[in-house]
Amino acid sequence: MLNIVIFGAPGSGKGTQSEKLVDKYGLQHVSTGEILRHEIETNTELGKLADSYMSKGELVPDCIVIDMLDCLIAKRQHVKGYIFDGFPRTVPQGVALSHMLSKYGEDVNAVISLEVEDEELIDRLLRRGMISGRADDNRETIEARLKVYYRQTSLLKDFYRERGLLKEIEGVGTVEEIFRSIEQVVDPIVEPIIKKEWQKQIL
Ligand code: B4P
Repeated sequence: MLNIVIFGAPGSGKGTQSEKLVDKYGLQHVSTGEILRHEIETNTELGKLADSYMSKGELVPDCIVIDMLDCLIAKRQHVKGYIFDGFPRTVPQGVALSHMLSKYGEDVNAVISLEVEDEELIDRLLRRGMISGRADDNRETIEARLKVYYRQTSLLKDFYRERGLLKEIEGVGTVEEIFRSIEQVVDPIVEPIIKKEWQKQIL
Protein backbone atom coordinates (compact mmCIF):
# COMPACT_ATOMS: atom_id res chain seq x y z
CA MET A 1 0.00 0.00 0.00
CA LEU A 2 1.01 3.56 -0.62
CA ASN A 3 0.20 6.13 2.05
CA ILE A 4 0.86 9.74 1.14
CA VAL A 5 0.22 12.77 3.34
CA ILE A 6 -0.35 16.01 1.47
CA PHE A 7 0.60 18.83 3.74
CA GLY A 8 0.57 22.62 3.65
CA ALA A 9 -1.03 25.80 4.90
CA PRO A 10 -4.71 26.50 4.14
CA GLY A 11 -4.98 27.28 0.43
CA SER A 12 -1.66 25.70 -0.50
CA GLY A 13 -3.37 23.40 -3.02
CA LYS A 14 -3.76 20.21 -0.98
CA GLY A 15 -7.28 19.41 -2.20
CA THR A 16 -6.43 20.36 -5.78
CA GLN A 17 -3.31 18.17 -5.96
CA SER A 18 -5.00 15.31 -4.06
CA GLU A 19 -7.50 14.92 -6.91
CA LYS A 20 -4.63 14.48 -9.36
CA LEU A 21 -2.89 11.97 -7.08
CA VAL A 22 -6.11 9.97 -6.85
CA ASP A 23 -6.44 9.92 -10.66
CA LYS A 24 -2.85 8.85 -11.31
CA TYR A 25 -2.16 6.40 -8.48
CA GLY A 26 -5.68 5.10 -7.69
CA LEU A 27 -5.44 6.04 -4.03
CA GLN A 28 -8.39 6.73 -1.77
CA HIS A 29 -8.73 10.42 -0.94
CA VAL A 30 -9.27 11.16 2.74
CA SER A 31 -9.96 14.85 3.34
CA THR A 32 -10.83 15.55 6.96
CA GLY A 33 -12.02 19.03 5.96
CA GLU A 34 -14.50 17.53 3.46
CA ILE A 35 -15.71 14.91 5.93
CA LEU A 36 -16.28 17.59 8.59
CA ARG A 37 -18.05 19.93 6.12
CA HIS A 38 -20.35 17.04 5.17
CA GLU A 39 -21.17 16.52 8.86
CA ILE A 40 -22.00 20.24 9.14
CA GLU A 41 -24.20 20.20 6.01
CA THR A 42 -26.14 17.18 7.26
CA ASN A 43 -26.52 18.79 10.69
CA THR A 44 -25.19 15.87 12.74
CA GLU A 45 -24.05 16.23 16.36
CA LEU A 46 -20.44 15.91 15.17
CA GLY A 47 -21.14 18.58 12.55
CA LYS A 48 -22.55 21.01 15.13
CA LEU A 49 -19.50 20.51 17.30
CA ALA A 50 -17.06 20.80 14.36
CA ASP A 51 -18.77 23.98 13.14
CA SER A 52 -18.16 25.68 16.50
CA TYR A 53 -14.40 25.35 15.84
CA MET A 54 -14.19 25.60 12.04
CA SER A 55 -16.22 28.82 11.80
CA LYS A 56 -13.56 30.49 13.99
CA GLY A 57 -10.67 29.00 12.01
CA GLU A 58 -9.69 26.74 14.91
CA LEU A 59 -8.82 23.06 14.70
CA VAL A 60 -11.42 20.51 15.69
CA PRO A 61 -10.08 18.70 18.83
CA ASP A 62 -7.61 15.89 18.18
CA CYS A 63 -9.64 13.15 19.88
CA ILE A 64 -12.63 13.78 17.58
CA VAL A 65 -10.66 13.83 14.34
CA ILE A 66 -8.47 10.87 15.34
CA ASP A 67 -11.55 8.72 16.19
CA MET A 68 -13.13 9.71 12.88
CA LEU A 69 -10.05 8.58 10.94
CA ASP A 70 -9.59 5.40 12.96
CA CYS A 71 -13.17 4.31 12.10
CA LEU A 72 -12.69 5.15 8.44
CA ILE A 73 -9.47 3.13 8.12
CA ALA A 74 -10.97 0.19 10.02
CA LYS A 75 -13.76 -0.03 7.39
CA ARG A 76 -11.37 -0.11 4.44
CA GLN A 77 -11.71 -2.76 1.75
CA HIS A 78 -9.54 -3.33 -1.33
CA VAL A 79 -7.76 0.00 -0.97
CA LYS A 80 -4.48 0.53 -2.86
CA GLY A 81 -3.48 3.23 -0.43
CA TYR A 82 -4.50 6.61 0.90
CA ILE A 83 -3.88 10.22 0.23
CA PHE A 84 -4.34 11.96 3.57
CA ASP A 85 -5.36 15.57 2.87
CA GLY A 86 -5.54 17.87 5.90
CA PHE A 87 -4.66 15.07 8.32
CA PRO A 88 -2.51 15.11 10.40
CA ARG A 89 -2.71 18.75 11.47
CA THR A 90 -1.02 18.39 14.88
CA VAL A 91 1.85 16.27 16.22
CA PRO A 92 -0.55 14.05 18.27
CA GLN A 93 -2.50 13.42 15.03
CA GLY A 94 0.79 12.49 13.32
CA VAL A 95 1.60 10.00 16.07
CA ALA A 96 -1.95 8.61 15.89
CA LEU A 97 -1.78 8.17 12.11
CA SER A 98 1.37 6.03 12.34
CA HIS A 99 -0.25 4.02 15.11
CA MET A 100 -3.44 3.45 13.06
CA LEU A 101 -1.49 2.32 10.01
CA SER A 102 0.86 0.11 12.04
CA LYS A 103 -2.16 -2.07 12.97
CA TYR A 104 -2.11 -3.14 9.29
CA GLY A 105 1.69 -3.39 9.05
CA GLU A 106 1.98 -0.05 7.28
CA ASP A 107 3.18 3.50 7.75
CA VAL A 108 3.27 6.82 5.93
CA ASN A 109 5.49 6.54 2.81
CA ALA A 110 5.95 10.26 2.10
CA VAL A 111 4.76 13.68 3.22
CA ILE A 112 4.46 16.21 0.42
CA SER A 113 4.58 19.73 1.77
CA LEU A 114 3.32 22.42 -0.60
CA GLU A 115 5.24 25.65 0.04
CA VAL A 116 3.34 28.89 -0.71
CA GLU A 117 3.80 32.45 0.64
CA ASP A 118 1.06 33.84 2.92
CA GLU A 119 0.05 36.62 0.53
CA GLU A 120 -0.70 34.11 -2.23
CA LEU A 121 -2.56 31.83 0.23
CA ILE A 122 -4.81 34.67 1.34
CA ASP A 123 -5.53 35.71 -2.28
CA ARG A 124 -6.43 32.15 -3.28
CA LEU A 125 -8.75 31.59 -0.34
CA LEU A 126 -10.48 34.96 -0.75
CA ARG A 127 -11.06 34.13 -4.45
CA ARG A 128 -12.39 30.69 -3.54
CA GLY A 129 -14.66 32.24 -0.90
CA MET A 130 -16.20 34.54 -3.52
CA ILE A 131 -16.96 31.61 -5.84
CA SER A 132 -17.87 28.79 -3.44
CA GLY A 133 -19.21 30.79 -0.52
CA ARG A 134 -17.28 28.46 1.84
CA ALA A 135 -17.99 29.80 5.31
CA ASP A 136 -14.36 29.78 6.51
CA ASP A 137 -12.96 31.54 3.40
CA ASN A 138 -13.36 35.12 4.68
CA ARG A 139 -10.43 37.37 5.63
CA GLU A 140 -10.87 37.14 9.41
CA THR A 141 -11.13 33.33 9.47
CA ILE A 142 -8.35 32.89 6.89
CA GLU A 143 -5.99 34.93 9.10
CA ALA A 144 -6.97 32.84 12.13
CA ARG A 145 -6.39 29.61 10.15
CA LEU A 146 -2.93 30.78 9.11
CA LYS A 147 -2.03 31.56 12.74
CA VAL A 148 -3.21 28.09 13.76
CA TYR A 149 -1.17 26.60 10.92
CA TYR A 150 2.08 28.24 12.11
CA ARG A 151 1.37 27.60 15.79
CA GLN A 152 0.18 23.98 15.65
CA THR A 153 0.42 22.38 12.22
CA SER A 154 3.81 23.51 10.89
CA LEU A 155 5.48 21.67 13.83
CA LEU A 156 4.72 18.49 11.92
CA LYS A 157 7.35 19.44 9.35
CA ASP A 158 10.12 18.74 11.86
CA PHE A 159 8.29 15.60 13.01
CA TYR A 160 8.37 14.20 9.46
CA ARG A 161 11.76 15.68 8.54
CA GLU A 162 13.33 13.75 11.43
CA ARG A 163 11.75 10.57 10.03
CA GLY A 164 13.15 11.26 6.55
CA LEU A 165 9.66 11.51 5.05
CA LEU A 166 9.27 15.25 4.36
CA LYS A 167 9.39 16.33 0.69
CA GLU A 168 9.05 20.08 0.25
CA ILE A 169 7.61 21.17 -3.10
CA GLU A 170 7.21 24.67 -4.54
CA GLY A 171 3.42 25.17 -4.49
CA VAL A 172 3.34 28.15 -6.85
CA GLY A 173 2.87 27.72 -10.59
CA THR A 174 0.20 26.02 -12.64
CA VAL A 175 -1.58 23.02 -11.13
CA GLU A 176 0.12 20.83 -13.81
CA GLU A 177 3.62 22.18 -13.05
CA ILE A 178 3.19 21.50 -9.34
CA PHE A 179 1.85 18.02 -10.03
CA ARG A 180 4.91 17.22 -12.18
CA SER A 181 7.14 18.04 -9.16
CA ILE A 182 4.95 15.79 -7.00
CA GLU A 183 5.24 12.94 -9.52
CA GLN A 184 9.02 13.18 -9.32
CA VAL A 185 8.76 12.45 -5.61
CA VAL A 186 6.01 9.82 -5.72
CA ASP A 187 7.03 7.75 -8.78
CA PRO A 188 10.26 6.40 -7.21
CA ILE A 189 8.33 5.48 -4.05
CA VAL A 190 5.59 3.66 -5.98
CA GLU A 191 7.93 1.46 -8.04
CA PRO A 192 9.31 -0.75 -5.21
CA ILE A 193 5.83 -1.03 -3.68
CA ILE A 194 4.38 -2.33 -6.96
CA LYS A 195 7.30 -4.77 -7.34
CA LYS A 196 6.70 -6.07 -3.80
CA GLU A 197 2.97 -6.58 -4.55
CA TRP A 198 3.83 -8.55 -7.71
CA GLN A 199 6.27 -10.74 -5.78
CA LYS A 200 3.55 -11.47 -3.19
CA GLN A 201 1.13 -12.48 -5.99
CA ILE A 202 3.74 -14.80 -7.61
CA LEU A 203 4.72 -16.58 -4.37
P1 B4P B 1 -9.51 21.91 4.80
O1 B4P B 1 -10.73 21.47 4.07
O2 B4P B 1 -8.39 20.93 4.84
O3 B4P B 1 -9.14 23.31 4.10
P2 B4P B 1 -7.84 24.01 3.53
O4 B4P B 1 -6.72 23.92 4.49
O5 B4P B 1 -8.28 25.38 3.12
O6 B4P B 1 -7.37 23.24 2.22
P3 B4P B 1 -8.10 22.94 0.87
O7 B4P B 1 -7.64 21.59 0.50
O8 B4P B 1 -9.56 23.12 0.93
O9 B4P B 1 -7.67 24.05 -0.17
P4 B4P B 1 -6.65 23.96 -1.35
O10 B4P B 1 -5.38 24.26 -0.66
O11 B4P B 1 -6.70 22.75 -2.23
O12 B4P B 1 -9.85 22.29 6.33
C1 B4P B 1 -10.85 23.21 6.70
C2 B4P B 1 -11.02 23.28 8.24
O13 B4P B 1 -11.44 21.98 8.75
C3 B4P B 1 -9.76 23.59 9.06
O14 B4P B 1 -9.50 24.98 9.15
C4 B4P B 1 -10.11 22.93 10.45
O15 B4P B 1 -10.94 23.77 11.21
C5 B4P B 1 -10.91 21.70 10.07
N1 B4P B 1 -10.04 20.49 9.99
C6 B4P B 1 -9.76 19.79 8.84
N2 B4P B 1 -8.92 18.77 9.11
C7 B4P B 1 -8.66 18.82 10.46
C8 B4P B 1 -7.85 18.04 11.33
N3 B4P B 1 -7.11 17.03 10.87
N4 B4P B 1 -7.80 18.39 12.65
C9 B4P B 1 -8.51 19.41 13.13
N5 B4P B 1 -9.30 20.19 12.35
C10 B4P B 1 -9.39 19.91 11.01
O16 B4P B 1 -7.10 25.10 -2.36
C11 B4P B 1 -7.31 26.43 -2.02
C12 B4P B 1 -7.61 27.29 -3.26
O17 B4P B 1 -6.43 27.50 -4.02
C13 B4P B 1 -8.62 26.70 -4.23
O18 B4P B 1 -9.55 27.67 -4.60
C14 B4P B 1 -7.80 26.26 -5.43
O19 B4P B 1 -8.49 26.37 -6.66
C15 B4P B 1 -6.66 27.25 -5.40
N6 B4P B 1 -5.43 26.68 -5.95
C16 B4P B 1 -4.95 25.45 -5.74
N7 B4P B 1 -3.79 25.27 -6.42
C17 B4P B 1 -3.52 26.46 -7.04
C18 B4P B 1 -2.45 26.95 -7.88
N8 B4P B 1 -1.44 26.16 -8.23
N9 B4P B 1 -2.50 28.23 -8.30
C19 B4P B 1 -3.54 29.02 -7.97
N10 B4P B 1 -4.57 28.64 -7.19
C20 B4P B 1 -4.57 27.37 -6.73
